[in-house]
Amino acid sequence: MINLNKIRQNGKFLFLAYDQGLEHGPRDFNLKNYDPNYILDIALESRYTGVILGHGLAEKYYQDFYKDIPLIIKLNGKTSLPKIQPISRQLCSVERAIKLGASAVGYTVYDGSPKEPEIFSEFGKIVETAHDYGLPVIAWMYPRGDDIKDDMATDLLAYSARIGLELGADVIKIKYNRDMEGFKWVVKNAGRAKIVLSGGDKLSGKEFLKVVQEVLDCGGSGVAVGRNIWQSDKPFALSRALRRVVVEGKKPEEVFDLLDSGQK
Ligand code: FBP
Repeated sequence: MINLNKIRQNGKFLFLAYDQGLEHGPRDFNLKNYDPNYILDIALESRYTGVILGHGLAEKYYQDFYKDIPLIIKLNGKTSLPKIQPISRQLCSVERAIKLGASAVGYTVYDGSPKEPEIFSEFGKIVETAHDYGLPVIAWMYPRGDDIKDDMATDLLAYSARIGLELGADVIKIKYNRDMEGFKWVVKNAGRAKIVLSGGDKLSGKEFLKVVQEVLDCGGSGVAVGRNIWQSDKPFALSRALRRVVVEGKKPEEVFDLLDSGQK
């Protein structure tokens, strides 16, 4: 069994995702959060249990003083520019990720895509190599493509979670549709793989913490979120509150006051 303890605390995962510069481009950014150093400072201060970067950013920004934050290298990626069938090819090897200091690797699987056979095969090789090195693998399980009518349907999310388990993922990053009863079934289908919330568009701080709590109540093991944090006016304060909920087991209402604390 792969040891996940390097990337979790109290059994919970608190990941800050920052691969959006490639996936979405600068439309997600403002004059603060375009800077990878700003994101790494947030991750460091609130002791995220992992920061998710592509190899390009990791090489230039993951300096020694950030090394307390475990690094998760996102091995594949794509832009939103071409209108092609969903596929995101591997851009960095597992070995290169290890040289860059990775404690885990990540990969987006578009189940349901016409390109599914290629995606599964590429992901399978990554799981094999990463596990040979003892490295956990995090799968972004995103059903996508013309055959997918509703990518947030509970049955489909459960199927995606199961595919992640079947393909060897240790942690499954998946979107949440606010159907709590249904999401418990999603978590069950992930078996011994752990489910973490994939963020989505920015909500208010309070609403976001409530969503996080719902996922935890369904049996989820944490979060892997980006825009909800670093698009916030006070990402440091929100991160402190988020840590209390995810890692320390506080209820959102107990930490709402933290959202207004501090300047940033
Ligand atoms: P957010 O928390 O900002 O939604 O990020 C989660 C994430 O999975 C990123 O890791 C990735 O860049 C992005 O969403 C992909 O989003 P999509 O393919 O849905 O546009």
